[in-house]
Amino acid sequence: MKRQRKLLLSLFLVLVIASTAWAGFFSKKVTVEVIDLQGGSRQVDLGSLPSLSQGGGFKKTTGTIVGPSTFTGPRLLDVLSGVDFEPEHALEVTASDGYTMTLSYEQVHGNVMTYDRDGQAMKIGVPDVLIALKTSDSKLNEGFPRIVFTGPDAPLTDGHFWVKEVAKMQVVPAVAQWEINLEGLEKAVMDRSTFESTATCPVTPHPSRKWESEAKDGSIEAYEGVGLWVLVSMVDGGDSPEGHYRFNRELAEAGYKVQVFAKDGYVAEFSSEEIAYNNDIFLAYLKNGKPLDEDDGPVKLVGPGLPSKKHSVKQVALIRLIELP
Ligand SMILES: Nc1nc2c(c(=O)[nH]1)N[C@H]1C(S)=C(S)[C@@H](COP(=O)(O)O)O[C@H]1N2
Ligand SMILES: [Mo]
Repeated sequence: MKRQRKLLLSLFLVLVIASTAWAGFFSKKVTVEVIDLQGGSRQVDLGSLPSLSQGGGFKKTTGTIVGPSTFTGPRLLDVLSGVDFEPEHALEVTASDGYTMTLSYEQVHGNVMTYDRDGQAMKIGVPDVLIALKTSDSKLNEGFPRIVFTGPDAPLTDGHFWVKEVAKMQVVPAVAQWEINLEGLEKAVMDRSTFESTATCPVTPHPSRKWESEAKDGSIEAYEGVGLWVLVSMVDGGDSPEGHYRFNRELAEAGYKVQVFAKDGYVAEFSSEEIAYNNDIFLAYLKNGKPLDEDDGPVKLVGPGLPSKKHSVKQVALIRLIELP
């Protein structure tokens, strides 16, 4: 009798353990850390929120269009419910590979540019921003949880907003949007989101640059940004179909000059030889981890490779290639 009971009990225990393991295996909990402006942190279980299935696709910097496909997951706004998120805030989304994209309050609400199937800009705004947990498209079946922009008509939006493997979302003070005009063999515009994407992308041939310098008062200023040559590469005719931001080495060897203009018209000049692949002359968008203040920013030319202090252009507004061969 006693033995039978023992046997039953152990059988029961085995069953309980097996079934929880089974359930655990099939419902891997996907959580994201959400941090409020004061630094308070919480883990949000994405599977516990109501979920939506909708279409969306994206356009890469190269122009390649991916999708649209159907994605399933909770609304980003539902993930943020319970934390204070107001128009004077932005949301810094960080992936497990270090990629970072700061979405403005408006962008979190779906106000991003949409494109038609030929990649031409159409209108601003999509119905829903989700943190997708899965897709029906086997080709896109990686990188979840992923920020996706969707709607009933399956809109196309910029790929740099589609952060993969979201690990952390932090409420930060609002970031000002800005643009730098680029003129060379072609014309282009660098905006804040594209710059951040370029600076934090872990797999590109244009590594971001970090540099510490000592301020007049002895304090350390850590600047972060992207080499001047990377922005030059957007208008030097060197882009290849398979990759963006390809620097045109031949053109640089033939020789031209690069002018970096401030908002007020102040200008510094460089030779193509000086800037070619040179990460020691770079455009900084962060100082000590925060956007530059208004006197310097949004972007300032810095680095140990600058020929003089006079070449450190603040409030960069325009980069122009002249005396092209
Ligand atoms: N975690 C992470 N997410 C990311 C990126 C990245 O490098 N890391 N690149 C972004 C950019 S610039 C684009 S165009 C798309 C590319 O998506 P794909 O890798 O699925 O083609 O993902 C975006 N999300
Ligand atoms: Mo991209």
